[in-house]
Parts: sequence; structure tokens; C-alpha cells
Amino acid sequence: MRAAPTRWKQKASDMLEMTTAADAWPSRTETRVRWIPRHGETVRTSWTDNAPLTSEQHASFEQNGFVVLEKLFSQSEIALLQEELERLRVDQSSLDPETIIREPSDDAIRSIFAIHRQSRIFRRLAHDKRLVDIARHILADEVYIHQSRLNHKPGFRGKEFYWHSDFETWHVEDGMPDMRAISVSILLSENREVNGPLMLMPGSHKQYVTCVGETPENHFKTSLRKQEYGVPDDESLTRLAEKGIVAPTGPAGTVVIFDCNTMHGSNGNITPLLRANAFLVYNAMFNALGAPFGPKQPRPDYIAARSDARAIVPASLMPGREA
Ligand code: 6CS
Ligand code: FE
Repeated sequence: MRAAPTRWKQKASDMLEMTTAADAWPSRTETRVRWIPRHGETVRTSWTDNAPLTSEQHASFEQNGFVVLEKLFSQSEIALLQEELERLRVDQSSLDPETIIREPSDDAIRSIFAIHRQSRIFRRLAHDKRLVDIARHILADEVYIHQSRLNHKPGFRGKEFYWHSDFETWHVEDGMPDMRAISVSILLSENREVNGPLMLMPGSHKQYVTCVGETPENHFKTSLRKQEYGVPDDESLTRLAEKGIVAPTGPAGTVVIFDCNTMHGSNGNITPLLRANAFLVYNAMFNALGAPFGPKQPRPDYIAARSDARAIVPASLMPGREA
């Protein structure tokens, strides 16, 4: 009789150990798909009058997992970013060749990673007070850049990005502990219905959908051109899409901010029209990367920052007010 409480105690401590060691967001570990609900608020700071988002924008992010901001930047700021985009497209001599990802079918540039470290203009953009304030508001912490990239989706041959949750990849392949990161996409060309704009599934950020298939080592060497692991199953995508699929369109300068777990993707671009954007991922400081949950080898720093995980200082994009 008296032994029972001890056994219970023993059992409780075993369970505690199991809970601390267990992965809260397992993926690519089982042959079946699981939906794991996400609890708690996505926007971690309560809305007040001086928040950097209006109450509608704040509520849209909370409910849908994304928000679209128009006219955040001036015409001259956008022109400056477009000039820099073009400069890097034409001449990559200043870039680390490793950071340039090409289309799977030809040599056209698909993405350039670590642009905030390789370009003064994009470094300023990453530090821009308007963006940093929104990131701090949503994540309720100081922030740093986990990943940055330029996505060119060239006319005629730009290929699609299949449906995915960024967090699924960042957790499994980069060891990002929790859903405390946001992506900011700054459109650098007009995005129309026809030239392969970003598509998002509203509300999908509230469910974590596990993926099937073990990640091969060095997966990034192929996944950034065409992703084959970390891909959700058709049935889950069908269910998530029941709330709709939204493809925000707008002129260059439009900003789309989305949660790291929002299901998204984009079609190819067979139009003659360029589609390009700059992409910045802000992660909460306390959510810094650990060991990957999947492959043993972490991905390179230019894809998932470890060495420069320090808070970024809000500044202004315009010259003369350097970060
Ligand atoms: O693997 C990654 O980290 C990148 N790949 C995709 C398709 N989206 C998120 C991220 O930029
Ligand atoms: Fe993505």
C-alpha cells in the first residue's frame, strides 16, 4: 500500500523527463500525418493606440496569419530597392556564389540569400524602423534576421514554390524551437494574378501539419530549387484550403507579412512579366536556433543565421540615417 505513492512519483518524474526531451513540433518522423493545434495568441502584444499596426491589421494577422500593408514605403525608397535588385541581378561579383540559387531547369537566378549581409541597401531595409517595430509588436521581443533573400521569379521560366509552412522546415532543418518568427515580403515588381504571386491559406497558421519522409543530409542543396521533403499531403492541404486561398496583388512596394506557420506557396511564372520580392525573416531573440530536430548537420549560416543572432536596431531606410 505504501509503495504506491512512490511508484506514482517515479512515474510522474519519468513523464516529466519525457515531456522535456520530446519535440513539441515533430515532423518527418512518422509515416502518418498529424495535425497539432497551436494554442495561444499569434500576435503576442495586446493592441493599443500606439501599436505599429491598426486594430484591423492586428486582428487580421491574428485571425488569418497574414496582413497586407500598402504604401508603407515611399516611391523613392522603392526605386532605391529596385535599383539594387537590378544591380545584383546583372552583376553578382560582389556576392558569395554559395548564396545564389538557380532555377532547376536553367541557370536563371531564383534566389539570393543573406542579402542583408551582402548589400548595404538591403541591410538598411532589414533595420527599417517601420518593419522592425511591427516584428517586435507581433513577436513581443527583440528580433534578429533569421533569413533574408531576394526571390526573382523571372518571366517565362520562373518555377513554382510548392505549398509549405516555413516553420516546419526551420524547426526540422534549422532547430528553430517555436513559432516565434514572421516573414516580410516586400514586392519589388507589380504582383498580379498572372505572374505567380504568393498564395496564402487564411487561418492555416493555427494548425501544425506534420510531413512524411525523413530529411536527407544536405537537403538544402536541392530543396531551395525544388522542395521534396517538408511537403504537406494533399488531404491536409484540401482541408486547410476550405477557408480559402488568398493571393495578394499590388504595385511594387506592397508589403505582405505572414506568420512562420502560415501555409503558402506560389505558381510558376510563364508570363513575360518579372515577379520579384525581397524577403526578410525576423525571429524573436529568445527563439534562437538550437540543434536541428531532423538532420544532424545544420544548414549554412546564410540560410539560417546562428552567428549573427543579435538584436537589430531600428533605423531608417533613407540615406543619411544609417543603422
Ligand atoms: O528552406 C527555407 O528556409 C526556405 N524555403 C522555402 C520554400 N520557404 C522558406 C524559406 O525561405
Ligand atoms: Fe516559404
